[in-house]
Amino acid sequence: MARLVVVSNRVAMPRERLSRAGGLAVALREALQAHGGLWFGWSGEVGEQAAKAPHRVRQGRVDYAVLDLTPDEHRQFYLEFANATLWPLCHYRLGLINFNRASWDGYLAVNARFADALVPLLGPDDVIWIHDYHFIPLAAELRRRGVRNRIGFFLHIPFPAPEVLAALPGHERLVRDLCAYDLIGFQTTGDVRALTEYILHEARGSVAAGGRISAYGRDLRVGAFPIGIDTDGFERLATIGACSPETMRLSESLVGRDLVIGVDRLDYSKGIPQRFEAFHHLLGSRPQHRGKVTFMQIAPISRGEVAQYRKLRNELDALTGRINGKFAEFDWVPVRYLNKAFSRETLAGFYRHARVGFVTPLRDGMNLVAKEYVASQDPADPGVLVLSRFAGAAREMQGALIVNPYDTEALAEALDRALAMPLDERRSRWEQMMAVLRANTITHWRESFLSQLRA
Ligand code: GDG
Repeated sequence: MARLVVVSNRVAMPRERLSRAGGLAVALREALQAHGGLWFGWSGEVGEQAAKAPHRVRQGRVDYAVLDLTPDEHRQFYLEFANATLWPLCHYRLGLINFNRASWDGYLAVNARFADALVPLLGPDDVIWIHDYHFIPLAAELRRRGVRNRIGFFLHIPFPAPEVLAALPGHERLVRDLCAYDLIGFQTTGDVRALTEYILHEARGSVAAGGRISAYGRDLRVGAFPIGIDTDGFERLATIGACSPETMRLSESLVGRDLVIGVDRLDYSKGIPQRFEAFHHLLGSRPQHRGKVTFMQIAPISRGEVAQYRKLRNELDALTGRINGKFAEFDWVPVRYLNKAFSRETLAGFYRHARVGFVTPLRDGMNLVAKEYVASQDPADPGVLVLSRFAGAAREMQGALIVNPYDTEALAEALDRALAMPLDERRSRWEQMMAVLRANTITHWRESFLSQLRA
């Protein structure tokens, strides 16, 4: 079978522990090992002397090739265009978009430079799989350099509706470049619809059955490939994690109180302030929960150099203080807010211990935390998932209590209902979601994308 080339912004190098990197990195590495492959991307390093040729390492049948970014590239490509323009745009936050021509040029230039570095590493039969919003124009840059291989793209975040996308100066170029791929994978059918509407109404292209697109002189396909998790692996991890010293200590510290858990990178797309407000409202409007429930939010700092993320941190610091100041007792603190990361095993143990998984993004491509929470539950006594309708995961996790994260009262009501839900109902909802997670694992996701790309 043809060699696989994976391109992603961050590369999980062989020395990196995959227990930190997570399920996606494991799944991609497995695919590379199976038939031999190359993983190409940014090294994560920034340096004045960023070399033109990538640093290369080989382990087993897998080559790793990574490039550093210069400080200007890091700012324009990564901090500004990818994370302060495309990220808010794709999460429908037009008010947070910070567009400037220099960062757009920087984004295109990094894609061109990465294409220059990748071309000499490619063989004629390689199948190339490019990931995420950092590298939308990469296939077009490769095509400009004569690459005729099959190239697929998977977008991990939402693809915005045409009216939203049109707010981006340069949207025409971005979509034209997107059409240089042979297969585009999105998380949901809603994302697929957003692109096909753009193709029909903005690009004057055509769309046929099976996601066949003709536009800008190219024929390609688009489809929904909802990403999954390593369901069995997470179940096992949770069984082990449940007996870990950390989970034991967590359990002791709760002295029999119910736990509501939230776990997110500290990001404004995740609806964390809305979640805090809802918990505040629950305690205010339903006093029977005071002293009986603890809400623990794990939120490791992410993209701390981007201004909007610093603002969010300040907001959450203030909210935590306000809720705890108002409701805490000498022997109970309602909100535990932790800006630190835990091992996946500890996390799985914590999920299993929590009566409610509280996942309320304002927009999310998929949201793996929702799926991990479900896979971690004790089949005999599962907890309840409260899930935003705006997470891609809501389309599959129909056994969750589906909520509108902007509706504080509805969130509090869902928490109230989840905390009181009888065992029979919890079990039947959980079984329904587990059946989905067992059918659509991360391996299934990867193989269905790759088999369509190769077809
Ligand atoms: C993007 C899209 C899409 C979190 N805290 C810790 C920790 N995590 C892990 C979780 C989960 C992952 O990080 C977060 O994944 P999400 O899917 O929730 O969100 P994004 O990071 O925004 O991911 C998203 C995803 O790509 C995949 O396509 O679902 O929509 O935005 O796995 O467990 N892991 C550890 N310690 C922590 O404290 N070890």
